Amino acid sequence: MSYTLGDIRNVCLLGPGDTGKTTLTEALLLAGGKIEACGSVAKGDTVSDFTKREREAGHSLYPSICHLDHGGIHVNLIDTPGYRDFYGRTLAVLPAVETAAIVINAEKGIEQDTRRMMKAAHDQRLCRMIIINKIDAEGIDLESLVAQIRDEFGTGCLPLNLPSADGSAVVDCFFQPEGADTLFSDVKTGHTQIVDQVVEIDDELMELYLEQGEDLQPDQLHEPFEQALREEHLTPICFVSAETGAGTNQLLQIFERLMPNPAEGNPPVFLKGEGEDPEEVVISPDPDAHAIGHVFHVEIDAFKGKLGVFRLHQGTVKSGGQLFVGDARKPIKVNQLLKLNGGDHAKIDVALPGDICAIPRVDEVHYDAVLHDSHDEDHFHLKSIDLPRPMFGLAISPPSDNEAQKTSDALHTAESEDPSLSVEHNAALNEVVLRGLGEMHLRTVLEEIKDHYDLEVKTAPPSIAYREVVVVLDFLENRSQVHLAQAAQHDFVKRRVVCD
Ligand SMILES: Nc1nc2c(ncn2[C@@H]2O[C@H](COP(=O)(O)OP(=O)(O)OP(=O)(O)O)[C@@H](O)[C@H]2O)c(=O)[nH]1
Ligand SMILES: [Mg+2]
Repeated sequence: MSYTLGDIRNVCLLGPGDTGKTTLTEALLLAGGKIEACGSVAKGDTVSDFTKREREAGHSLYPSICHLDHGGIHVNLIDTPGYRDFYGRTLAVLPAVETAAIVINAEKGIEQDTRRMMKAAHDQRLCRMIIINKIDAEGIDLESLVAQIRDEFGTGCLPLNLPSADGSAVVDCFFQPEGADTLFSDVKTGHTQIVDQVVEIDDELMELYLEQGEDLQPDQLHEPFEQALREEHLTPICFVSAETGAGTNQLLQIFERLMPNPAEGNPPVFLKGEGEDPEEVVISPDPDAHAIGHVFHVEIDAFKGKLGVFRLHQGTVKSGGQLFVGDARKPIKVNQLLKLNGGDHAKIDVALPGDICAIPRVDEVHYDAVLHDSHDEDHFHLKSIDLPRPMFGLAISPPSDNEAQKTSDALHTAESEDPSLSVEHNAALNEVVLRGLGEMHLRTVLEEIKDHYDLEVKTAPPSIAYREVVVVLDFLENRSQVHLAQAAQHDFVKRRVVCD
């Protein structure tokens, strides 16, 4: 399908592990006609968990970029891992989308990581929506979950649809002011609540609606609806069962008619220059302007090598063209442009501003690289996002002396591809320490190194460096210090051992 900027919707699914993001991606791809049958996480045949490691693990380890065309729109849907060890990879996708859909498991309700994801999306100024999944589960109380969501995240969180009376389907509240019986509340109340919330953003509409009692149609509400999303005045809540497919068609309709296109969201902030005071630059999804893309994810493909997955924020990129990576003087050739759907790749000729694509076989590409087609944008970079710091470390040594260089190359390549991985060399101990977000994170990275380089590195707990520093302190002068020192049976402190 050919599409224009206004048809693109970039949505990422965020949320704790097991909320059903991968299963929901599958259900949406089915509802959008991209696949003919749903795979399952248990069977290891979903589109988005396509790597051997994910299929073995039974959960997502990497962000997965999928897409579908539905009702005239092109949805780039990014499934992200929910486990904390992979939060760096998950948060790295935020600058690529306008909409963060935070998925809540109806059985578990709001979890600690739901809050973390709501905050991360807020910090990135994304339009947020909440998807309550697993509405088919037994013994759940959806009415009180909605009350808790509104209590915790504000009264601007309002359902756009409601579960049907028997819980097996989902009933729209926004597009139709009246509809079938619902499990709690009713369509009319749901409709009024949403319209009331949206018109608050626009004085003229408010007057039409409240003082003249005019019925407002969804199309009249489009602009204020987008503004309400951008300003976090409204956070829509939607219900689905990824397992049964209930609510997935309604969700696609919501993406189509209500969620922002690339010109309607809050754009990410780009900065020009380094140091203390870089200048903020305004970029726009103008197809004729210089091209500016941001690499938010790097994949290694057995046949296509390194794939730099990027969001094009401005300008147009053509297959066969040239791009600069960061402030490199020499351009790289765009031999191919790809659209990804999990592990499937389709070639395209042109990437439009706002779209998400990948370029294969480019060694220079790394996470956070800015791709551009003019030296005017040499020193542009994306304002840093708040990523978790890699704290968990393992000392790494090569399997044999003659594989030392290969090990070093593999570690540094892994570091350039993963936003929350660092390689440190402790010269005093002559030790290389790989740091990540947890044991599972580092294990996954080492397995990737084994797969890609046929290299089984040795690991050990990092050594602790002790340093003894003599610190001569002044004699204690005032009475309270003397008193304190006497209590500790010292009249002055001679030395202190500092360990780091
Ligand atoms: N009953 C029910 N189970 C579901 C539903 N959606 C997903 N599941 C199950 O929940 C489990 C987790 O689903 P996933 O799709 O892997 O969850 P995830 O959010 O992608 O998990 P991570 O990749 O770890 O972040 C699987 O066993 C799914 O079959 C649903 O709507 N109803
Ligand atoms: Mg998953």
